[in-house]
Amino acid sequence: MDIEIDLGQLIPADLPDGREAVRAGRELAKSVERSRSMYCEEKGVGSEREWREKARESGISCTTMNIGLNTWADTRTALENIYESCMSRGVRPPDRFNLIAERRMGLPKNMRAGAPAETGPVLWTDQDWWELTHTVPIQPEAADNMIGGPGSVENVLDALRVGVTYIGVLSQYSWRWPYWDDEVSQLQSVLTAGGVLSAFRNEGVVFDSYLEDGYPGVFHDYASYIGWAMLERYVSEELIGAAYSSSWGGLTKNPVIKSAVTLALDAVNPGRVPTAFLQGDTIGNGADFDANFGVLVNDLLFMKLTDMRYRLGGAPLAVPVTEAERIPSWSEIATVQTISRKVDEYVPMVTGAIDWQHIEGLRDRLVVGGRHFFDTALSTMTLMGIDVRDPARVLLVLKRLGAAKCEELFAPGERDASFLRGKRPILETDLVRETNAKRDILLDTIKSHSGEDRVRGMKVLVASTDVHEFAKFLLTSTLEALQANVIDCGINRDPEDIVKVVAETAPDAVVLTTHNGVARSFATRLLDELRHQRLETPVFMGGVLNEDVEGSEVPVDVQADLIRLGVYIPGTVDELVAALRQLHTAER
Ligand code: B12
Repeated sequence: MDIEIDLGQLIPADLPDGREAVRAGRELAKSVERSRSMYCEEKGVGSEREWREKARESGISCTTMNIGLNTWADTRTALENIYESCMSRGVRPPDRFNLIAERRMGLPKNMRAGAPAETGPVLWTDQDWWELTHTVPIQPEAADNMIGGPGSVENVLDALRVGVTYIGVLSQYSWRWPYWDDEVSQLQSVLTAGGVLSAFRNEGVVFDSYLEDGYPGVFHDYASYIGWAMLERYVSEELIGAAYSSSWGGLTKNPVIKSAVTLALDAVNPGRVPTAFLQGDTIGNGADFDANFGVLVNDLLFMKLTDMRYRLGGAPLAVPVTEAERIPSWSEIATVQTISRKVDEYVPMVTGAIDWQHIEGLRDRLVVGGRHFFDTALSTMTLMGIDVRDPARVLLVLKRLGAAKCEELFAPGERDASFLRGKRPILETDLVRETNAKRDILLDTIKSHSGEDRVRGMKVLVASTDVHEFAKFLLTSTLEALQANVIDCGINRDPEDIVKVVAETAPDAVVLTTHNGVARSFATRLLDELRHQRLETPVFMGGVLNEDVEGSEVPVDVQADLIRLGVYIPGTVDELVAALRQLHTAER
């Protein structure tokens, strides 16, 4: 194969051996005294995995919910309310929840209080941790921001002590945390946390990964998802020694494709570790909450059909209808939980009418493609002298290559320059296809206006404050198509990073996309920094413009505050282009 990058150069000469970090984790594990959660007590099992395997064998349908309100106290009350609501309605409560903690949880404990707050709770005390597993008999997963960041070791120890047995999220090792740039120590923390998990493999402890949180979330081909899951499983099970589960599903709308990918992931899971959860569709939802109930039911039905027919033990997750706007309140979660249990009743009526042969055919193609991705990745690394038995080397090479290059180099499709990654996908991913289509419609609309060339040559800096990058892609590719001079400042940027680039490149405008519930505090800090440096560059913002405030369990809209601060909020990309044009015309 003809590869122009020397993968060896992606590894610093002094990178410590990852096996040492894993060994350190196994040592640490000796001091951990695990306890049993309320849920495991109730079910009479030692771990969630043990129950999930039993449930799978007996045909019991399990469910998951995501939860993470403003504070732990709000989240705890929400758990109590959801549990009570289920009991009073005669609905079996969810089996498990993913704690959607905020990003500060990924930092080492001593840095959390000083870091910027986003949406979601932080577990500050031992008591908070204890309550995680001992408030209601619903089993928690220590999910977002627990493993992946530089605070992974502290989190894994706390989680195991209180009786959590599925802990994630391996794919988040590719994230950058605010004000943290030491990739090597971050990676070591992840591997040591993995080492701790490996010590409890025989006791049912599992290393979970929600694939879309990492590179698969921006892959163009579902076959690459399968290959990536194989790579993560190889690192987790063979190199670290921890049982691995690949959860997935949020960025896929087509239920038939979703079933095929779910089955392909099962086919590359030889130990049949029950998948922590099958995530509900998060992209089919729009601003009309009533319409989103349609999305919910179709998605749930297919996830459950697949889960039950093939005895996957996957615990599907119902997504509240407010998904596109903000994180949900407890009653919105309880509502979709009730609907999810109702859908269970329809599974046996529908299953016989589904064309499973067609779905299995898609599955088989994905598995072949996934194996190609996996084999090519490992053989290319070996060819370039990288020790593929060292988990640190494997993970760092993949991270530094980036999602696009990983796919360009390892994906299975035939060469075809008309596709962005240079290959025709085996099965194109839904969110990429939809975003490309959105961009084409946008360009048609903009080009039909007169004076569309008025942003030509305009220097525009574009950045995302967090991991969300589809809107950034939409912004950069639209502006580039209109021949603006785009400075792509990347994702996960801190205000200071952006101001530094503004000072160096003197753009005509800064365009930010933000989603994590930090719009006001981020803008305040950015504008302060700009002022401090006597820079008067206009700032445009869009995305999810809300923020957590005391007294509200969900984030509140802060658009009026942004306008007061002097930020422009055009609403749509179309309106942004019009505003930039005006600015450019005024400047000339
Ligand atoms: C995809 C997605 C993810 C993916 C991102 C994959 C990737 N690499 O990009 C993954 C799974 C990784 C993810 C992670 C998280 N996510 Co998310 N995610 C979404 C989701 C489902 C879709 C966003 C998207 O890409 N849409 C497609 C793009 C093209 O559209 P868009 O972003 O909506 O932008 C449109 C407009 O807003 C506008 N626009 C956007 N930016 C700008 C800028 C300007 C200037 C203008 C004019 C217009 C504009 O143009 C676009 C076209 O219409 C939304 C829910 C939803 N359905 O919208 C949640 C959502 C944004 N995520 C959310 C959260 C909380 C998170 C996490 C923080 C969760 C956590 N605690 O870990 C993490 C992020 C952690 C981190 N490190 O930053 C919340 C935000 C909640 C809030 N603020 O109230 C949402 C709303 C889900 C929810 N309801 O809880 N997420």
